[in-house]
Amino acid sequence: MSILDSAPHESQLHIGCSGWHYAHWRGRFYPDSLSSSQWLAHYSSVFDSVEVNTTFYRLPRDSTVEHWRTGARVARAGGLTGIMFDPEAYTPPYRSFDWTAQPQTDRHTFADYRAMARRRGREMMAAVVEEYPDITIFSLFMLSGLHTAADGADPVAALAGNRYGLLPALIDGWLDVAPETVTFVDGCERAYHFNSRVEYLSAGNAIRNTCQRLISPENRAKYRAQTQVSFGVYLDAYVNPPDAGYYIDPGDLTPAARLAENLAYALEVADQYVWLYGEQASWWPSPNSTSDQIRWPEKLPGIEEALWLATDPRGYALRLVERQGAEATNLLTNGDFSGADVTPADGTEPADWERGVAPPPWRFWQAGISEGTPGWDREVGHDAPGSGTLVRVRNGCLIQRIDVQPGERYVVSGRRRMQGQGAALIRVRWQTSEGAWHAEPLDRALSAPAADGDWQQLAGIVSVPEGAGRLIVLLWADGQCSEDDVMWWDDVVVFRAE
Ligand SMILES: [Ca+2]
Repeated sequence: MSILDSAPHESQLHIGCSGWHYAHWRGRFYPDSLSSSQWLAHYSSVFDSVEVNTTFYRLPRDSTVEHWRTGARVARAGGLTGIMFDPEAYTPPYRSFDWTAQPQTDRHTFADYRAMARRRGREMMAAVVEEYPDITIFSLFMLSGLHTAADGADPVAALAGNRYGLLPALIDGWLDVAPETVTFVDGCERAYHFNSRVEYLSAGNAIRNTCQRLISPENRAKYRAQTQVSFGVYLDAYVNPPDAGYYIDPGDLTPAARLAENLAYALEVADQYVWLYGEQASWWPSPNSTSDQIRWPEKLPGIEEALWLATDPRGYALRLVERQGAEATNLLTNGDFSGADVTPADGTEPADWERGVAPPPWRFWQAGISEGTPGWDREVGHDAPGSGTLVRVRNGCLIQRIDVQPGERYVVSGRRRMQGQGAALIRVRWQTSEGAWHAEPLDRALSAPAADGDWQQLAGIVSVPEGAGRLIVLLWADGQCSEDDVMWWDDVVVFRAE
């Protein structure tokens, strides 16, 4: 787990176990000297999340309210962000939230049950916020599983026969009493099946917009303000056979590369959290010797790289540049702006393109309002003298393109130095093989924190979308207003990520 142990993930991955009070952990995880009352404190010094099992096998009774109170108290005492709640029913008839499966449907209408569920929701949340007023309630799903009901003409009526039809009323009750300091997370467990950007986008839109029709009008503004979008990713679906219930088709990619793609989409659309679940392998050695000892990196080769790539693409790209950059073939020409082996089209010497001409084969474009100048600086360079320059460019760029195939992945990296005003970034755009702009929502912008006078590295990984035949690299300048605003570019590389 060298990658997960390293710094970039510490703030991004929350790691925990399905409980902390296990006798067989004594002597292994808990020092023998520690009393069991000190275990939670020890646990929370190592992990930052934990599963607390509170029974929810029927509509909550008083004991369930007290379980929630205990969960909130434990979360706060342990320094945890909050509670993870799984609304799924795990005991027969698996219908806790289904009105038609309730015992008193002959005496109480759906509306009656909804009113009761809302009251129970209020009681649960009141107990929770008494213990932990700024808690995060992370539900593996909230309204995300009910998007089809929310789409209809009469959303509430559609809930009457739904397996989770009473859940929105419970959530309504939460919203009735939760102060604005409470954060709700809809974990969108049905994302286990998602395998395209559009599925994540459309589910995110359903949670943020459509699904609010399932709760009372007076709670909708609060729901929008306090509910985050999150997605579940089921690792087993990436190793299962194609006829399994949960199966993600990797297409032209390896399963790990497909996972990296889907994680990137999930992180793009989610507000803060994306959660991983897997049953067929483990991340750490288990103290239970009878359990399967296979680790995820063996079960799904490349999974660590996939997590790294999705959660910190710049860091991952920088590492690849460092590791492969020296041997890899730069697919750009004159990326180091040395000029030595590049002769301009008209046969003149490189000195002629010091100002007013982009160093070949780089080309220059700027917007109509922009009156900037591209050029070549023979003295200044990052690794070796020679760099491309942009001066007084309000909005423009140096451009070069390479031929690519859909599904390929490329590392893109470049160095830039700044003087005066302006903002710099590398944009990566797509064209068809015929040269038409393509898949603009998948344009990428690679940036780095601004720093005057120092060389900085911009880097990222891009995947060629369906239908694209050209990758266009644009070394972009914005907001340069005077002759003193100068940007230097050097050591720009594009190579295949293997
Ligand atoms: Ca150079």
